[in-house]
Amino acid sequence: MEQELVSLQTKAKEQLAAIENSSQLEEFRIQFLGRKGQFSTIMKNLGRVPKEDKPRMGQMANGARKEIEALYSEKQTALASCGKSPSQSSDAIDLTLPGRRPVIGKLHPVTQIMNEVCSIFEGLGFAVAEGPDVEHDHYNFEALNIPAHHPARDMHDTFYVSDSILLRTHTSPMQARIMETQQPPLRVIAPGKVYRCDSDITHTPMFHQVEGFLVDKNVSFADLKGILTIFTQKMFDKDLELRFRPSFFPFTEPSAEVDIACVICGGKGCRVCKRTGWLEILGAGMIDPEVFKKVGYNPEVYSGFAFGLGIERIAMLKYGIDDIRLYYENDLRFLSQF
Ligand code: 2NM
Repeated sequence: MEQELVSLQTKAKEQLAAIENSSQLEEFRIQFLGRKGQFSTIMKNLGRVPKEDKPRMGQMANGARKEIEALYSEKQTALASCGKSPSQSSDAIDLTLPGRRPVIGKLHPVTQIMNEVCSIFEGLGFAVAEGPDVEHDHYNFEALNIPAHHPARDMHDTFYVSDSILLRTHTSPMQARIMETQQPPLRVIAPGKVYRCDSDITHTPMFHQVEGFLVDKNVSFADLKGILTIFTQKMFDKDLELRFRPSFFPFTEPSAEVDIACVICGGKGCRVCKRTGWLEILGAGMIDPEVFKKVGYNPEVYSGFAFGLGIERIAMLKYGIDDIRLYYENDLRFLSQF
């Protein structure tokens, strides 16, 4: 009996040392420590031992079983934590699998173009000023020479919060605020969100604008042309031809809409430029003397130019996108291309 116990203990230790995965370990448990295992059998056989030897043999058998149980649970912990190779153990970490790439976020294309436009104008000496999206009627319209009953105030275009508070329809209210509080010379751009009650493939109710202005003595239309030429060259990375078409804005006189030679077909005529060879990219003009009078500048002393451009429109032209709504559907397959 004593011999049997010693050899069982040795055999158990040897087998346990050779175990490499949890299913082998479970087999071991059943074979040695289970209800019908070899240690249980030995315990049952204690009945056959002479009476005077029983206590000593009992103690020995218990001690041997305890030792094997301790080694068993040590092995169990070892297998669970360090993990053998996956072919050997199903619950181990497979170190041979390829790693998972972290998803790297990027800026929204509209934000990218916004940053690009701002840094081009900053390079030309313009300061950047941001203001409130919720504006007073005075700064959005009155100070910019847009009188009551002007079509731009139409309920169809403007989101009103109350009689005199609204969501700005352009970022030029910021420029009225600046001219009211600072004296020329001034060179400032105002980037930000603007809101108009309009929605189709080229309009969203919220979009982004950058408006800029420059006021000093002896500023002329030639200065405006120079600044805008440099801007379009840098923005579209080529020496593009510009075309100024006469237009009307309440806050500028004279006013112009500015086209660039189509970046898709180079001016030959295509679907994007509707066969005209030209793409409208911004509005501009010489600031109206009426605007200067409202902010307290002397129009006999100062002159200036201003311009406004839509960021989504530039992003559509730059990337040849024909539906503005794609920018706002948050489909990562679309957005991650930029
Ligand atoms: C445009 C077109 C023409 C403009 C005018 C001013 C201000 F406040 F200085 F008078 N800011 N922006 C302006 C002029 C905006 O957007 C198409």
